[in-house]
Amino acid sequence: MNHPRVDAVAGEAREAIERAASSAELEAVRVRFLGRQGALTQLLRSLGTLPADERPVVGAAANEAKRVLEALLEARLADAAGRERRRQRAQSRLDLTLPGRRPSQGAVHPLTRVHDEIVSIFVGLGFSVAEGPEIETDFYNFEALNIPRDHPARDMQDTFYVSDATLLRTHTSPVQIRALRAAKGQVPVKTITPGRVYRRDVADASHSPVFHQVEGLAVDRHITMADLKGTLALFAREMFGPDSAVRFRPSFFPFTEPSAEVDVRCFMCAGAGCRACKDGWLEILGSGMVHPQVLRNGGYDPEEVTGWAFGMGIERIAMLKYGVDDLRLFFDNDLRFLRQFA
Ligand code: 2NL
Repeated sequence: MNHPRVDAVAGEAREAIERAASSAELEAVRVRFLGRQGALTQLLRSLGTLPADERPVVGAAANEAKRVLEALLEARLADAAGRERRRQRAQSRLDLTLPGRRPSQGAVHPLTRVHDEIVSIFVGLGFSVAEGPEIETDFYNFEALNIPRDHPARDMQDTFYVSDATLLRTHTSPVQIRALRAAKGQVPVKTITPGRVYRRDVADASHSPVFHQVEGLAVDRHITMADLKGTLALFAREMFGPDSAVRFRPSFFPFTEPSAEVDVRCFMCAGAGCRACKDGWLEILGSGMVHPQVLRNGGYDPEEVTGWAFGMGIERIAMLKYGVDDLRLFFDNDLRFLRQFA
């Protein structure tokens, strides 16, 4: 069915569609003729103003024209969109045949590796792992450990104080005291306490205001320094190789009596003496028999039980094991350093 007014608008629309060169232009044509204010839409809307006998003819013609134009627009739009996609793909110079970028391989941080290794050795010996707060009370960090009131470690110069009676723990020993008190006099107690500790030091090759420690503690009815030495000898063999041996040197800590510093035979020169060790031995940790007063502070009777303890710096062990000569390398996170542990 045809009608001159409809044919005029439809012809104009058809021409505009043919001329449109892009999807944007096609959309503009759609709005111009079929949009809410579009010419054909207006025509359909004005049917009511026509004489009654013309309405059905014009109405049918206009609706037919609308369907045809919509179909035409849709087809041309699909063509244009396809053309545009192809042009964009050609211009973007994206080479889909290139191999992908290989994601860089991460590595476990050397301190984490040494930490995990130490923990797993002692867990294998039946120790359980305990953690505790990094902000501690003066009581747990110093008093309970028999560290005298006038000891230099308690000085503001050496310890980060949060308030008069609270501080950043300077070792993980307070966690051991907490573990003892939690065990309520039961034996045996065998715990290790790994964790971050703080001391007021300026960073250099061998000092850092934050570093990491693992402490071990064993309390039982009658354990001896021989058990301590056997345990540490086994630890040294696991950590530094099957030919490792340990040596005890007398020392002093307020929380152990007697106390010993422990060396491992140098694994670089097999004890002959070299630049790394000088006399064939490398110091790895401090240890001793738990002081009777410290046992009492932990809720144990020193007449009934004995105990030994040790403490080691994770950084120190990692430096020895991997031949690192500057502590700061562990904290700088320079990828050239870290990638060597991949
Ligand atoms: C070192 C020395 C040490 C301990 C830590 C300890 C804990 C309790 C009781 C007695 Cl609850 N002792 N810990 C004992 C001896 C030495 O650390 O040079 N660490 C880096």
